Amino acid sequence: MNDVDFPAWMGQMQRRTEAALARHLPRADVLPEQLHEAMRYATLGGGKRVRALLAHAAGAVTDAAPDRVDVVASAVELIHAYSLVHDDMPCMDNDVLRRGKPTAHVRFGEATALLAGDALQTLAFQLLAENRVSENPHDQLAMIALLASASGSRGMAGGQAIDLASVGCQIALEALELMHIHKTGALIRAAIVLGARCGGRVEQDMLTRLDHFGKLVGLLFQVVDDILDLQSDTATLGKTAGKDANADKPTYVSLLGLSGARQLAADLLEQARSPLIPLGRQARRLDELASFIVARKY
Ligand code: GRG
Repeated sequence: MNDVDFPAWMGQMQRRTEAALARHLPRADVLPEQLHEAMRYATLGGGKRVRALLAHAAGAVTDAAPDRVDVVASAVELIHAYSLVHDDMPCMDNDVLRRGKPTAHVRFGEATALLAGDALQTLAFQLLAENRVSENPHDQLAMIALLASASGSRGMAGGQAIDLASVGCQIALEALELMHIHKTGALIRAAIVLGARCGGRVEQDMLTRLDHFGKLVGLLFQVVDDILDLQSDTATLGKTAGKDANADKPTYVSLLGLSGARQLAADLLEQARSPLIPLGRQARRLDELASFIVARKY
C-alpha cells in the first residue's frame, strides 16, 4: 500500500474507513430503528474522510497496525459526523444540505437528529474503550482523554461556542485563529496524534512534530474552507455555499480579503511541511494530505 500513488492510497483508505464505520455503527434494523438509521445516514456514504486519512498517515510514521488505526479513525469520524449533525440544526447554523443530501434534522426531524448526534458521540468513546489501540493500558486511557478534551468545551464544542458568539462581531485575526484552533483544529490535531499513538515506535519528539503539523494543518483546513465557502458553489461543496458571508460571520476572507487568505494558506502549507522533514519518507502521506487540503474543491 505504501507503493501506490496518493490518489490510489486515498481511495483505499476512504473505502477502508467506510467499511470500518459501517461495521461499528448499529444496524438500521435493530431497535430503535429510526435512531440507528439516522446515525448511519449522517455518517456513511459521504465525506472526504480527511480526519481518518490523517490518522492513517500518522500511523504510518510509527508503524501502527492499520486495524488499530481503523478504530481511532472511526472514533474521530463519528465525533465529526455528530458535530455536523448538531451544527446543521436550526438552533445553530440551520442548514438543509450536507454532503449533497438533506441534513439529518430535515430527513428525520430535530429530536431524532439531536439524539443521533448524541449517540454518535458516545459510540466514539465506546469504540476506544472496547478495542485495543495501544499495548499499554495507561496509553489507551490517555488516548481516550485526548479525544474527550479535543471534542469538549476546551476543544471543538468550545470553538463552536466562540463561533456562535462571534456572529455579527468584528474580531481580530488572533481571535479568529483561536476560535478555529478549537472548532476545527482540535479534532484534526487529535486524529493525527491518536493515529501515531497506535504505533509501537512512538517517540516524544515524533509526537511533538506531528502535533505541530496538526495544529498548522487544522488552521490550513479552515482557511481553505473559508475560501471555498466564497468561491465555490453549492453543488460542488455538497453544502450551502456563501453561508458565512450571509450569516455575517467573521472569516479569513472577510478579514484578509481573498488574496490575503490565499497567501495565508500558502504560508501555512509551507510551515506545516517543515516539522515533517526529519520524519522522512514515512511521513510522506501527511505531506501529500496537506497539499490535498489546499487543492481540494469541496
Ligand atoms: C456542534 C459541538 C459542535 C461543533 C460543531 C466542526 C463544527 C463544530 C461545525 C462544522 C461547521 C463547519 C462547516 C466548519 C468548517 C470546517 C469543517 C469542519 C468543515 C466540514 O468538514 P469536512 O470538509 O467535511 O471534512 P466532510 O463532509 O468531508 O467530512
